[in-house]
Amino acid sequence: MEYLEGMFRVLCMVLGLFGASLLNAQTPCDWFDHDGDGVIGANSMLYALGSYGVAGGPMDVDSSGVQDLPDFLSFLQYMGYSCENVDWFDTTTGHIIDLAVVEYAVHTEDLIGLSDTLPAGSVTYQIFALLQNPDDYLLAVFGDEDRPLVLETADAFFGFGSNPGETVVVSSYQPLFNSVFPANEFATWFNAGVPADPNSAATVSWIAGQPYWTDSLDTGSIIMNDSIGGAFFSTFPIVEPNNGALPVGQFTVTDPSSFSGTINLLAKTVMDDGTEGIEFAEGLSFSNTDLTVFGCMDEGAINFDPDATWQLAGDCAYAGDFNGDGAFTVEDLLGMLADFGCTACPQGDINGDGVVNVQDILLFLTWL
Ligand SMILES: [Ca+2]
Ligand SMILES: [Ca+2]
Ligand SMILES: [Ca+2]
Ligand SMILES: [Ca+2]
Repeated sequence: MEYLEGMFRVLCMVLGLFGASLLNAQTPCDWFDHDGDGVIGANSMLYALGSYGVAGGPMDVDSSGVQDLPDFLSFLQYMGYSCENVDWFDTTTGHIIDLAVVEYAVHTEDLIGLSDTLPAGSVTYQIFALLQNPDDYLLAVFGDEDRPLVLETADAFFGFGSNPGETVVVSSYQPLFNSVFPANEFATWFNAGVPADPNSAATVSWIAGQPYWTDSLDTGSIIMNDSIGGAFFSTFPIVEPNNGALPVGQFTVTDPSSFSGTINLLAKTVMDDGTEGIEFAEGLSFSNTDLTVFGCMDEGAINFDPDATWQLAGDCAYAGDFNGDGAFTVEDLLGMLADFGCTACPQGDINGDGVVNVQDILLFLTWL
């Protein structure tokens, strides 16, 4: 009997190990390279989007029975990857520091828009994700019933939607209209890490389980809290070092007496050993009662800003360091010479006597 029990235990262990190794054998490409050509490419993205919200969908990585937000967020991490040596990314912590709400523009007069007039008294806010490493970047801003995305304001979000002159994501923003319709520049949109640069090749898209997640009955709320979930996400993000803040979205509210909410983020991060990782930040809350002012907080800099509450890379400028690299080189000397004789050039005025002259050049030469 004891012998049988022992055999049984061994058998269970073997089966357990076998099961575990089966699970581990499922690589990202087993799930996401649906056509088996060794690349998770644009056609895989179309496939993932086409199966979104489908019960029994082919990319139900978390085995919830439906292809939903958690599966899509898994997919997004591997978009554009070749299948050689790709394994599940490890998770970092502390790379996503917080959200920052910046007051971008206060509107003191009505502005004409393509479809609506932006009323005086409105305020445009921009929300940023504060990141720890300059090589971290944002993949998605998301929400579902477990992790609701909620943005609420007292009256309405201006210019958010799918009608002419409205935007949902920054990639729909058309700066060409700004000269004729000045309100166009202040539409509400999600950046999901991609700046509002018309020359950028990076795009922002969105996906949602329920087609009317922008509740047309309530212009004062943007909510993603259904069981399928939804996301604003960057496809083929342009990865270049950032200054510590990446744009989450721009929100113009017609009544700034309240603007607050909760946001969830997915970032691609750099692990301590230099390899790639990911990080989720869920339930990050924000409010326009707690504003951030970006600027130089170093009193020793020539552009010290006493109002600044958060300092980003490159925010401070120092006398003599013209290219802002923190060192004094021949390149900076060229800047000194170009400012020679100038009476309003603090960057070249090293001794602070109001003019860039021979004394400043001599001082500078001692630093080379
Ligand atoms: Ca493929
Ligand atoms: Ca699922
Ligand atoms: Ca320099
Ligand atoms: Ca001087």
